Amino acid sequence: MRKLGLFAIAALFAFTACNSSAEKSESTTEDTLSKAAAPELVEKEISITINAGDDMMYDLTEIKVKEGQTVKLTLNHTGKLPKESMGHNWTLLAQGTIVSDFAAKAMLAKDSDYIPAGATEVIVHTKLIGGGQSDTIEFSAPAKGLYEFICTFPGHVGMMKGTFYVE
Ligand SMILES: [Cu+2]
Repeated sequence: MRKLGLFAIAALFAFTACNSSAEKSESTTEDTLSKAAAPELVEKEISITINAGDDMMYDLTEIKVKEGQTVKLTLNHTGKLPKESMGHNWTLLAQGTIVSDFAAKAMLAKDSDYIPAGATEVIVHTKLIGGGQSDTIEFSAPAKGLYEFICTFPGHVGMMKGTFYVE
């Protein structure tokens, strides 16, 4: 009788243990599922619109994207002034670029719309545009990290700059 009682207790333990491990494995499966599903929630493409007018300001100073995303970025010049006097571009700079040094160099590159030919500091850039114009570029988000973007038109970098986060 005593043996049977122990057996019953042991069986109960076994059942409880089994049951709780089943619950555990279930929740683990759920965790795995939600983790597995997460990458699909990251859109493959992200569209960003940034506006800048005759006030020499971007309407966005922070842009966040995810690593590997295709970034479709549109720059709109919402002003009226021509590109010769109030040109804007959106230029994404490589990490480690000393922005003021690069801007000083870019200022001199008038013939190539203020993007020095073959500049290794530039990851990607839009065209230089004037009032009423737009330009759209498409590129792959670079490696995770923090980048800076600027307008390379002479004198604009002080007002026209922002941070591009790749998460
Ligand atoms: Cu500008």
